[in-house]
Amino acid sequence: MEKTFAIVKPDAFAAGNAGKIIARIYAEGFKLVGLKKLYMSKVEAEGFYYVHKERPFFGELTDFMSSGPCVVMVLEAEGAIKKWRDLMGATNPAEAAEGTMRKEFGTSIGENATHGSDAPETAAFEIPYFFSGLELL
Ligand code: FUP
Repeated sequence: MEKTFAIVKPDAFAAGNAGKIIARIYAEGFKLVGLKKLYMSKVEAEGFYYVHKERPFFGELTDFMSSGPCVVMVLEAEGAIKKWRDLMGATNPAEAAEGTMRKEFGTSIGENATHGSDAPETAAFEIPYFFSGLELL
């Protein structure tokens, strides 16, 4: 079984869509092994997205991620990383396929409702960034 890291981003949380997204995660057969609500600081968001620090959207992205509460999760399934990326859809909600989380709940390329690890090495950094081993029992 593979684990991936997921976020219900501040836009989707504020819009009251966390429950619908979590229901869909269960419906697709993931096991929810970690879950908590948190309100990231700017510094915490910068640390999480450090790979993007040279990108022009880094300031906007980390402002947004620290603009309100979100829900961070660890999902487990066969091929969980790709499975969750497929369920999320394309980064830009306008290009995301019907039925995906970003199509349903995202409003712009920045405010795109969900995050998911894009590779095993990314998941290996992102999961322990937010969760201790004890929180994943
Ligand atoms: P994704 O892996 O689909 O989340 O997309 P990226 O890793 O390329 O980007 C991470 C986040 O940066 C996106 F979720 C939204 C934000 N972003 C922008 O705000 N503008 C862009 O042009 C690209 C990404």
